[in-house]
Amino acid sequence: MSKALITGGVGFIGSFLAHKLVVNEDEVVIVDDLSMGRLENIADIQDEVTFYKHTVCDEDFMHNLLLKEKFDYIYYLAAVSSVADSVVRPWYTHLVNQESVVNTLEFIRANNLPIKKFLFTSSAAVYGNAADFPKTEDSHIDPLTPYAIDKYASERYTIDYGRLYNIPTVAVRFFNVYGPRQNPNSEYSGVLSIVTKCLKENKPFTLYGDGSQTRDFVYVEDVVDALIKISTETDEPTVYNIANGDETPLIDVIHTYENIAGIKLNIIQKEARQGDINKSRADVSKLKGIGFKPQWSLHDGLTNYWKYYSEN
Ligand code: UD2
Repeated sequence: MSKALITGGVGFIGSFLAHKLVVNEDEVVIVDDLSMGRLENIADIQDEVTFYKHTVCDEDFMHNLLLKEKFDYIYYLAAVSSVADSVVRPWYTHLVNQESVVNTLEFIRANNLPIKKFLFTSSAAVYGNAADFPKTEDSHIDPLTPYAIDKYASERYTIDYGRLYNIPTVAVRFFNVYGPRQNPNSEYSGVLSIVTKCLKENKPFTLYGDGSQTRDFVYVEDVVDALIKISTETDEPTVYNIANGDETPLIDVIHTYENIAGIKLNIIQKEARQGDINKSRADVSKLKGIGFKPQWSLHDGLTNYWKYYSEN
């Protein structure tokens, strides 16, 4: 049995990870300020995890917790998770998405804390509009926003703390993660969470652009399996793309989802968002190289997502 800290553990991806670790009989501690996460995401496991409503920016709190708990695994998912939000709040984003991460790494180093792995969650946003396609972990980096800059810097710090100080670290770059419990209530929410809400509540959906923009959508259960595999089975400070390795035009995803739900979406088309990326697809050879293969096709993931909402 291991002891794990999940920052951002009541958020969308964090809460799935918490559930999986509880099933694996790990001891789970969550720190989350509830800015995007929701307690109801862990309602069914609340007696099995320890939850602190706290920001990761409070260094005294974090230091005390790290000293007291002596975690085996630290999954760093707490973040201002939206690119567009970071453009509106660059300084605050920086404090959460970079300074808190470096502060935690530095505390681990300075106190020689005996962790088994520190895993930082970066983003495909670091690739920006660089031309290489599909994106391998060695593709050009073109961070275009405070979000991307901070994610890239934190990812590099994570890897460098591994290389320079022998702390077991690893980083991942998420592509477009989707699935139940993704919070649809912000204009910056993931597109499929917004589509789900519009389908369910019969509300109009705003499509930015003509829908030909492609994304590499990856189901949250696959993401969590990849996180656990990467944290437990790698021993090199390096970075992994987490994606399906497929590219699908947004409008095709919407049509597939309409068929699954048996509902026609009321689509209102607007101009493409500023800075929106036209094409996104990951090369996932490196992830497959450690024996991981995504299990969820887009069709199966969307079917499960819709089933979850029909039942809840
Ligand atoms: C995703 C991640 C972001 C970052 C980035 C890396 C999410 C929520 N965001 O940004 O954190 O990692 O990938 O490249 O996963 N759209 C609509 N209508 C809406 C909302 C979105 O048409 O109501 C479009 C949007 O303009 C874009 C696509 O859907 O073309 C996907 O948007 P998104 O916000 O889900 O994700 P993305 O790829 O911008």
